Amino acid sequence: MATKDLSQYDTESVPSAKNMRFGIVVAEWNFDITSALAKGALSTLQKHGASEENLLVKYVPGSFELPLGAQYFAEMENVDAIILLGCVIQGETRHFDFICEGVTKGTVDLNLKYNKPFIFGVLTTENVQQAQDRAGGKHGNKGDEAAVTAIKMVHLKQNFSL
Ligand code: DLZ
Repeated sequence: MATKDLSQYDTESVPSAKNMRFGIVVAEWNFDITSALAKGALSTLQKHGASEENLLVKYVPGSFELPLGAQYFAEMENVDAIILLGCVIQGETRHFDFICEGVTKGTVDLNLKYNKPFIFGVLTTENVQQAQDRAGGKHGNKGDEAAVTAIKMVHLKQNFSL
């Protein structure tokens, strides 16, 4: 995957998502940013063959709630991977650190608990500009990157179980 432009990747290296089913959890905090991440993720999944009926989207209040929203997907829907989309912007207090720690640790734990890809599509930035730059701006869209990662991880798992 690209490190400078989140939307730049080798298209040929991405497997078909035709028969894959995805859950996408979107945080409502900084919604102008997270809705742009969701738009990127959805269009990238469709670009690689996922059908609209296999793309399930749910919303949670903030990034801190993303892991639980993702766990609901794992327990209540038949999905191959879950993408967590959020945007945490540094404020004046340590809240930023606690939210980032919670969502990061929560996501890692879910991957291992369910043996399923839970993709970390959370922007953690110092300011709004940095977030906009990574939500369809000059550094691409982290939603695109998260979608490609999800497809690749589902494919990887499918190859193991062949
Ligand atoms: C409270 C809070 C703050 C200050 N900042 C953000 C943020 O930048 N991004 C985000 O996604 N959520 C934020 N939240 C909300 C928390 O994620 C969470 O929803 C609340 O602490 C309630 O659990």
